[in-house]
Order: sequence, then C-alpha cells, then structure tokens
Amino acid sequence: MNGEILTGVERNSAQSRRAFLKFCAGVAATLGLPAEAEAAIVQTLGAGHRPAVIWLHFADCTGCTESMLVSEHPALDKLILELVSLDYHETLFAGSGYQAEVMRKASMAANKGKYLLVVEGAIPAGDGGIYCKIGGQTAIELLNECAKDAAAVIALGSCASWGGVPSTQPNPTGCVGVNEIWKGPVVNIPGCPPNPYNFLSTVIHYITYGRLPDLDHQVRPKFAYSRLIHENCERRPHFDNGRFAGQFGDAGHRSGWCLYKLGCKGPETYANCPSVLFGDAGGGCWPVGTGHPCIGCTEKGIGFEKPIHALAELKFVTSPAFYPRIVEEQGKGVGVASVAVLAGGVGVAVGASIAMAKNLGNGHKSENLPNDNSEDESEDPPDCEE
Ligand code: FSX
Ligand code: SF4
Ligand code: F3S
Repeated sequence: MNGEILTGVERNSAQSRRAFLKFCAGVAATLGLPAEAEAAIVQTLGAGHRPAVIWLHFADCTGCTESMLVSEHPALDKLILELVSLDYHETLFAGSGYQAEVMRKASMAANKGKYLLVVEGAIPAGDGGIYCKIGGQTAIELLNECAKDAAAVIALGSCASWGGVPSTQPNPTGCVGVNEIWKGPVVNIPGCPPNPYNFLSTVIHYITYGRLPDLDHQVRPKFAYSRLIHENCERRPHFDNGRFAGQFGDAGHRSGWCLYKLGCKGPETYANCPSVLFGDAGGGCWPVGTGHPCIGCTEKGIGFEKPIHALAELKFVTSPAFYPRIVEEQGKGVGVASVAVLAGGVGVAVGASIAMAKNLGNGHKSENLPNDNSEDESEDPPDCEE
C-alpha cells in the first residue's frame, strides 16, 4: 500500500485489523502470557471458532451485562457476532417467553458438553427457591439443568460468586453464590460489576487453549486476582510516605493522597482494577482513581459486609523496590504469578510492614496543605501483620 491512496473500505479494514491485533496483544498481556500466546490468540480468534454461550440472570442489578455493554475492545457486537455464539441472554435477546426457552434448550442439546454457562446474579435459595422463577423453573432448577452439560460454568460478578449485594443481611430470600448450589467446578469472576476484560480474557483463554486459566483458592483466575489493589494503586507513594486524606473534600483528598483512612479496602482486596481500569474511558477510571475508597467488591467477607468506614487489614505488602511494571513487556516470560512469588519474600514483607507502621503513625496532615479548612480525622495506626 506504499504510496497508494487507500479507499474508505481498505482504510476501515486496516484499522479494524490493527484494532483486532491490539486487542489480542492486550488479552495476552492481561493474562500475563509470553509473546507466542499473542500469535495463538490471533490465530484462534481469526479462525472464527465460536463456542455457544448460555447466559443466565438471577438476583442481580444487571450491572455485569451493563459493564460488558460499554467495553470497546472488543465492542459487545463483536463479542456476540464473532467471538462467541450468544445463544441465550435474557437482557439482550430479541425473543422472549416460550421462544427464548426453546432456543436455550435447542442450543444446549446441539452443544452438549461444549457450551459455556455464564451465571449472573445470586441464587435465591430460601424456601425452596420460590423467590426467583423463570419459565416456571426456580433459579436452582435452571442452574442445575444448564450446568449439567456445560463445558465450564462461569459465575460472573460478586452476586454469582458468593452472593454479593442480594445476600447481605438479613437476606430474606436466602441468596447464595453459584457454588453453593452447583457442586461441579465453577470459575468465579467477582466484582460489582466485574471487569469485562477479566471475563473476556477468561473466555478467550478457554477458546485458545481449550481449558480455563489457573485459579486461586477462591476459584478466581489468578491472572486477575493474585495481586492486592494496594500493590498497583497510583496513590501508593502517598501511603508509603504517610500522606492520607482525612475526610472527603479536604486538601489531601483533592490532592490525590491515599484513601486508607477513609476506609479504602485496597490493602486487603485482590483484583487488577488499577491496571485494567473500567469503561475504556482513559486513565484514572476506577474507584480509587476517581477519589472513592475501594469497598472491596471482589472480596468475599469484605465487599458489602465490612463497613465502608472500617480500616482495612494490612495484608502482606511488598516493598516498592519489588514492584513489577504494571504492563509486562511481551516475551520476557515474567507472568503475573511469578511476579507475585518474587514479590512475596518474607524479609521484604517484614521490612514493608515496619515502614507502614511508621508512616501510618506519622501521617502528614491534610490541613498542612494550602487552602484546606478541614480537620484531620486521621486515626491511630492499626496493628500491622509481620
Ligand atoms: Fe451483582 Fe451483576 Fe453487582 Fe450488579 O448482575 S455483581 S449487583 S454490578 O450486576 O450481579
Ligand atoms: Fe491506594 Fe487504597 Fe492502598 Fe491508599 S490504601 S494506596 S488509596 S489502595
Ligand atoms: Fe471493586 Fe475495589 Fe475494584 S471497589 S471495582 S475491587 S477498586
């Protein structure tokens, strides 16, 4: 094409090819895979192999689907039309009622043992499951029926992973996560909403390699949930230097200081939010980036359970000297997991804990900043793990 004038179609097609290659490179990087993986992903997705997906909705706000709708790499239409065959989805389906249920059963029969089952929302299990019925079946019956012949079951969002918002006390409908009902293997992709790229990367890993990615002890993909939010947070230098916002809107808060003393759960929450971001809207688009403390939405027992004002437990924190680059260069062979192991040296953790205790005690005061007329409500330093 050197020196030639491109037609509109050629230009669009070149742009979409570039966007596709960029997307595959992004998936490989998110998964922490080496350079060869990028080629494998390009080849597999380019070959047009589209697994059938059955997507169920139970007790939820549909935010999981909404967050998929605003993803641009790929846009949802590309996901539906080119990467997977979305054969049943109550929110996005044109059909409804009897017609939709017939489609679901037909797809499950035609793709027996090969389709992916995505479950969004908690399962209301109280009183025999009578609080959630679709097409005459309870959520419990539907889940068991659809999971039985699935190649893999993905619990998408915190509600499906461990109950999430609908399971908060007093939980009158007895909401629980998928793995309380379906006793076969389940992959949890928590978050409220979950990051769409963690879901897409899991599906693409499955399409490319015929198996799911490695999982942690809570059956979450390690590529997304093996690092604390606190490890990659852009406000971390402020934490390390004892600069904390004392209250919303004070000078520390306006200056981008650490939100730990406003209840940020980043030090006890595992997720890749600071590096993957949300909504394809550019830098800073994640809760802490916008000035709100992390509420620990990916973490069972923290999100929606631990009060927002409560201070986070300071987990095993690495020294800044051991921080990996947020996006690892391709082909260097250093994955997310190996970086986590490298960062997990006991001596480093002890050193970091001592530094943390010191800095939390020091606490630069927000009111020392110019134009601040608020009082510093910093609390005494909590005990740190050693
Ligand atoms: Fe739950 Fe998904 Fe939170 Fe909402 O549907 S994970 S309430 S964002 O959307 O299930
Ligand atoms: Fe970031 Fe929260 Fe950690 Fe502060 S406590 S560095 S805001 S994750
Ligand atoms: Fe949730 Fe905290 Fe990420 S609130 S979206 S885990 S920053």
